[in-house]
Amino acid sequence: MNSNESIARIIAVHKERYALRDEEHGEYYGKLKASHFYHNSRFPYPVTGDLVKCQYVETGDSVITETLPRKTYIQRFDAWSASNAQAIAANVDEVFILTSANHDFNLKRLHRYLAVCRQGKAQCTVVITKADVNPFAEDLLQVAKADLPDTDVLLISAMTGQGIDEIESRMPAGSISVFLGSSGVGKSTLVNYLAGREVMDVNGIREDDSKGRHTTTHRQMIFLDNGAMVIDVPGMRELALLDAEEGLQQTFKTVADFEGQCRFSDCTHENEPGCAVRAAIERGELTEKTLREYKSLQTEAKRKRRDWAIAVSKHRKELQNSPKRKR
Ligand SMILES: Nc1nc2c(ncn2[C@@H]2O[C@H](COP(=O)(O)OP(=O)(O)OP(=O)(O)O)[C@@H](O)[C@H]2O)c(=O)[nH]1
Ligand SMILES: [Mg+2]
Ligand SMILES: [Zn+2]
Repeated sequence: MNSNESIARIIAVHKERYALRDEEHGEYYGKLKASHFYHNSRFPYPVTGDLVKCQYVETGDSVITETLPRKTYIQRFDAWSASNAQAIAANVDEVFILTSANHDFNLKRLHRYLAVCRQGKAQCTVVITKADVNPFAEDLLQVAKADLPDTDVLLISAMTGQGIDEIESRMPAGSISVFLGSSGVGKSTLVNYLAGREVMDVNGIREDDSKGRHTTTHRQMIFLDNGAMVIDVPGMRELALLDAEEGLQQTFKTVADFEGQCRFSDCTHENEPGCAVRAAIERGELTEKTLREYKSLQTEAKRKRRDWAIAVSKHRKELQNSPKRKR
């Protein structure tokens, strides 16, 4: 490595500029080295959580030369992006999927989040927030636990402190966590609680989270005193699946296990002979509703993956044909 070359963590992405941090230099800004990223696409564009190689520049933007291989990578389908994919975070050890103990609570939405995050190889915990606003919050916890037997579900309140030590115990020094969930569920409030100070803006006057106003506007990594890192993410209105088939199989494990026992590998579980899924429904071990949800999400994932592949190849061609940018 050159004397000014360092390995840095991407702590935020602002359009074409990246906020970085490393032990030696603290926090600084960088831009991508065009010849390494734009034309031959040797390296994926960095996202929050990535480790990158970087030539440190004291007096201006440093130069990012390489994205290092990722441990985990969470992305969703995004029709607005040229490649149809939007990165949520990289190298995340633990995803906390937040939902509040009010009308935001929705099992179907949780299934989506779990499928997307598990596809990206991250460990997931579901967190029901704002326990203090709902006297029946404990019932929601039981509903979620029954629905998600393979997932840890916590009930917390940033108002009373309930359950927060459980969250902290899942965020050891050196680990990276991310908080995901709809706008207003209390992601930034929880970050502030853990940090013990106001690192993120929260919407202090909003009483109900149905308004869809987004307080957090970009992904930001925060460093906690114990050495853990957490990424706060703007609330997401919808989480479209992208290449999520494996994540779905893990999330709908019961269906997937029976599916593996069907006589035909391309069984649609409608009326084929030897269908283990239908047999399980008849025995009452699986509901028709769960099967429908699983099938519809699998169809969505397949369709989006196809759209994504088309968009990526179109985008590559456009890049190859575009005049070289000097940087
Ligand atoms: N009663 C109660 N209110 C909470 C709790 N946690 C957060 N809130 C309130 O919920 C509102 C939204 O909180 P935020 O932390 O801004 O939510 P967010 O998930 O970061 O929202 P976006 O940044 O828009 O995605 C604020 O008014 C908080 O004070 C809680 O545990 N109990
Ligand atoms: Mg926020
Ligand atoms: Zn079948």
